[in-house]
Amino acid sequence: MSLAALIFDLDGTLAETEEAHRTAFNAAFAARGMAWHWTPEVYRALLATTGGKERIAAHAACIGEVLTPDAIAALHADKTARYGALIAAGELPLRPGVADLVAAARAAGLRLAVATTTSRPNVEALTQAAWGRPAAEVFDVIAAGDEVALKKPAPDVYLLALDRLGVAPGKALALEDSRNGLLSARAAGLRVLVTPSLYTDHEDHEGADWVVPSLAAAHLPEVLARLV
Ligand code: XBP
Ligand code: MG
Repeated sequence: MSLAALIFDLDGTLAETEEAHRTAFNAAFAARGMAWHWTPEVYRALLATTGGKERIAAHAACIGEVLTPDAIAALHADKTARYGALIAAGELPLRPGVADLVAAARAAGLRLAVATTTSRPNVEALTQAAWGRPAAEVFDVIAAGDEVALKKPAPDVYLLALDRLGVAPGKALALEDSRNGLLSARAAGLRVLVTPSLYTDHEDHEGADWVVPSLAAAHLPEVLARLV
């Protein structure tokens, strides 16, 4: 196989973003006087539902509360603004090896994409904070959850990334941290390397082509040598 592209998940793969998401959700709940507060344990279970709006709806259904779609959208927009401010504050580093891998892949002529459940503003927030550049200058293609009908584990966001890259699934590698992401990428026909994250280290990674503890260089030569 000659490898033409790397497609990165964002949350949990490029950076350990979920604590910032959780903090932003809780701040948005508190600002509205809601009695909701998602602890790490509760949030770990809630992550089975991908997408912030979907997660809010799932939690409301679970506790028997009714929120209109407009109320969910407003709550989530507030959460996204709060999340962006947290990321802009610059306290969230990329995971080990990410910056080096992106630079090495670029130097090797590979195309680079993001396929994420989160929305485009959150991709911009991360690339500005971590690389000091807009997302379009770091990645050739961004495919975001707010652009597809079905979020992970459906293949939609990976299929959108492949379409925008103009690359066949057999010539790209997905980098993921979660079961839902792994299922999404595999359903799109991609090979998948999983780097479990703080919130996904308990998950089943069966079906991954590789599972490595991080993207730090020591773990990658064997993988990439078989692909490039
Ligand atoms: C991550 C997610 C996202 C974030 C919140 O999934 O499920 O929903 O938790 O993002 P993955 P939004 O890493 O598999 O893409 O609130 O912006 O939806
Ligand atoms: Mg993820």
